[in-house]
Amino acid sequence: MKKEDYQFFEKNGYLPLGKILDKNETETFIKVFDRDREETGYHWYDFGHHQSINCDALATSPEFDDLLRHPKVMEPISELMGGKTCFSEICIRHMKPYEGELHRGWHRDRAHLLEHPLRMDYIQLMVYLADVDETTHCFSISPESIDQDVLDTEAQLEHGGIQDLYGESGTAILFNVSVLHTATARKTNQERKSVQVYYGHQHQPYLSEDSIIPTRLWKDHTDSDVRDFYSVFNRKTREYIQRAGDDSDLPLEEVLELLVEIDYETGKRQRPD
Ligand SMILES: O=C(O)CCC(=O)C(=O)O
Ligand SMILES: [Fe+2]
Repeated sequence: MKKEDYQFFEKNGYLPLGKILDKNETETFIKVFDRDREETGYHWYDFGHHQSINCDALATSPEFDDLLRHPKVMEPISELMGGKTCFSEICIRHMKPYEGELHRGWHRDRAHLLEHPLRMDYIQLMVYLADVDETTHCFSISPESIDQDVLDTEAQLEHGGIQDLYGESGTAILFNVSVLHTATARKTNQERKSVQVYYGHQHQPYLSEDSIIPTRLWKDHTDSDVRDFYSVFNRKTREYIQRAGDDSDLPLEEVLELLVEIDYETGKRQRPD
């Protein structure tokens, strides 16, 4: 990674990677995304102001492993995080056309890890699988330097302003999830498709209960570095292993049924009454 890119991240808490996917890769992942919604749409659920999401995308669409460990992504992530990194969460997200007023819900996903050189506990990869510009929904961030105090929402927006991030399909952004950010929903007839992946430090606690780590990645993968990358389990993955045992012959529908049941128990989903 270029020195200027690292310095940009120090100053701003994020880094646009540009278009990381070539034409073929972009088309492939759009197809995978669309197939996921078509075939396992029943596993998606509504989230936030105007999104629907599937956080078990490694189970429903194994191809996303290739996207989240894409060399153009892993190289800068390793440098920015330092040390050994791990998979934490994947959510593939869909935003429909929208008639309402512009909407933002500023937040920080987690607290800063102050002993880290970039104050970063978890990093997120955002990959757009639709063209995103000032007329569509987008991801927005309020740039924050590692030298400045951590401010409350109002003070941070006043100090750092708002950066709306645009790019054609296949564009990626990395950001420290502790930096103030939001989805921006705009009045638009365009949909937004995105793949959002969190990575953590192997020695830190797991991030969330959102995503399953499939057996073929943490256990059966032939590369021990990949098995290590997928070795930080959340409760969801532990419960799944306990309940499913050897799942090599388990049909996907049964895997998903089990995951939904665990989501009810961890409070990730509301059990229908
Ligand atoms: O969907 C977006 O643009 C932002 C979502 C978000 O806040 C997040 O993934 O942490
Ligand atoms: Fe967030």
